[in-house]
Amino acid sequence: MKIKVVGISILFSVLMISCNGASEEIIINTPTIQCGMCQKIIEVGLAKVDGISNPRVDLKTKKTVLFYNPEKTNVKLIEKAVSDLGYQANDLKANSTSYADLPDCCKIGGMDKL
Ligand SMILES: [Cu+2]
Repeated sequence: MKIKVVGISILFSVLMISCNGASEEIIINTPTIQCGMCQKIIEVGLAKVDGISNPRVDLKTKKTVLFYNPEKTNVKLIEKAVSDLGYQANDLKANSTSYADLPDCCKIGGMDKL
């Protein structure tokens, strides 16, 4: 009986740990972001992706910080999601179609032309 109780409590703690450990923090280099609109596009776009939570874009450092659930997504998929929004993610270049659809100010050097 005692062994059973111990077994169940171990099982519960394992479940608790896997729930709490579901989110891992990751920093993605997004060097082509230009302005506040880019920030919004990435934050709003990534928030819609399953397995990603609390994406934050830092305009000064040009980095995107987010939490992800490793059971639902991975770094490659997250990089792909950023690329599909029109931005470079680490070494992955922006999806050219999405990039072409960005507002002019969000294109590389766009802020200099204003
Ligand atoms: Cu922009």
